[in-house]
Amino acid sequence: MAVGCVRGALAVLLQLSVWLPVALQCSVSEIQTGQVIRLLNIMVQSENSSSASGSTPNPSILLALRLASHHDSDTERGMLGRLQVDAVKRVQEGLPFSSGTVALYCLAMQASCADPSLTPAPGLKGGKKVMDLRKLLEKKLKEEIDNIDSKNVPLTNYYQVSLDILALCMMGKPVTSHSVQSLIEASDNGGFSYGEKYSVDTASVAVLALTCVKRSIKAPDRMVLRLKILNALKCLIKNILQETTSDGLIGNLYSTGLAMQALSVTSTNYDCSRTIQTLLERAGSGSFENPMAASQITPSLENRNYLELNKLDCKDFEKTLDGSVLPLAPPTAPEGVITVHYRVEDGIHYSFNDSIEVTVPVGSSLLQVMEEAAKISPAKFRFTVEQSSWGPFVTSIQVLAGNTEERTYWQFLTGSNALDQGVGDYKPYDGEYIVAKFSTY
Ligand code: B12
Repeated sequence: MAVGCVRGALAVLLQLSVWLPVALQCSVSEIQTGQVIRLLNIMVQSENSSSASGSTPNPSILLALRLASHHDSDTERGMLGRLQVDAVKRVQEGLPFSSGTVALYCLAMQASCADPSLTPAPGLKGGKKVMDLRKLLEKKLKEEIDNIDSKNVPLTNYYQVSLDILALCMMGKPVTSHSVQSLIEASDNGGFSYGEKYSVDTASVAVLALTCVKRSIKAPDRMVLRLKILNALKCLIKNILQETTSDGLIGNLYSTGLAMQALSVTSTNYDCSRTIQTLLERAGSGSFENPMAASQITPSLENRNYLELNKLDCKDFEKTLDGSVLPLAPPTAPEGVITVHYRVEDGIHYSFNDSIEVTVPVGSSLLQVMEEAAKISPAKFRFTVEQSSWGPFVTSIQVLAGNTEERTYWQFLTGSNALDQGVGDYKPYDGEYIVAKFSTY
């Protein structure tokens, strides 16, 4: 597990002189852009169908589309409008709106040249015509920090706290030193780990947030904070690089995109040709068909990052995304069946441990395996899911439900290794042993 490495400000100053600025230049080549366009198409198609079915837009996708070099302006404009309407609706109707979600909405709006503090709100009480999402985000971040102060953990998680600081900073809002320091302390005290696993995703968004804050500090009275940030950034980059694998991934396949963004905004000497090669191979074999996964990888494939969203062109989109380029391959009908060994286990209070063998058609997702098991033996294998931006998140099995306050959840493993995909995307192979284990994080 990555460890903290806080040192004195003087040590940072000395280190800085040897920390040479080596720009990270890496993106796909001209002939590889077809693969990026294919991923952009996955996102555009998912947004167009979610718009047709009236479901909420995904801000992470709009952010990725706006940062891309090819555009579908109609989809982007439509998404911005739907995000604005949805934000206002959530506030007015008191619907769930986590701090990180508000932050992503603000980032996506900004990337679309819309000011989040002037979000059109026609039906607002008191004759007001706009809603201030920036103020809302400040309030949400304060709630996160208050929770850290009183309970030592954020209301949501440090990934979202990082997104909050990033979004406020990108809107030019000075973030309080206390918020920044809370993030720095967590980065050094194991706050970025889930169980034994260091979250490269969280560290990467924290790097983007802290880099933004560092760049915004001008006043001499915040120099101490600036030095603390520099020190934290060095530690975070070291931790991120420690998670590099032999095939060039950083953390796992799905944290690599954010990690590349983090490395690209700091002066890190890192050769990413192997990383790009592996990402393109895995994209080609269908690992980024989930639009949320596509949205977190495409900016890095074109060497773009979230700190650039204020520089985007608001009027002219140079190249239009041509839907006919590399159309999505029609799914081939799989043949035959596979057998999967499935076990559900209460790994906290050891109240149950039940196994079953399930036979499903080749190409079935883990979700289908679970549904089949629940059909055969509902008492042991029934479960509930909640839809999220990544797809179905398993909330309970039997009567045992994960709980944010107690930091419990259903973890999925193959053998003893945690899956890097959710139940909706993961496709088990014949004879695989899948375990759902009630765990803490
Ligand atoms: C925090 C976190 C968790 C927490 C969430 C609870 C909490 N207290 O916040 C916990 C530890 C429970 C968790 C669990 C899992 N996670 Co997780 N998680 C994250 C992380 C770091 C941040 C999510 C977030 O807050 N986003 C910001 C908010 C604004 O967006 P949101 O959509 O509202 O966030 C919610 C959902 O993302 C949901 N969620 C979190 N993880 C997952 C995973 C899946 C598959 C789904 C459907 C939903 C989901 O919880 C979030 C908070 O409510 C992301 C990193 C990333 N790059 O996105 C990984 C990430 C999304 N998780 C991932 C995975 C694989 C899982 C697990 C499947 C791991 C496992 N082997 O069991 C499980 C889910 C199992 C299940 N029960 O269905 C992958 C998904 C990759 C993919 N292609 O699907 C990511 C990208 C990390 C990675 N690089 O591998 N996770």
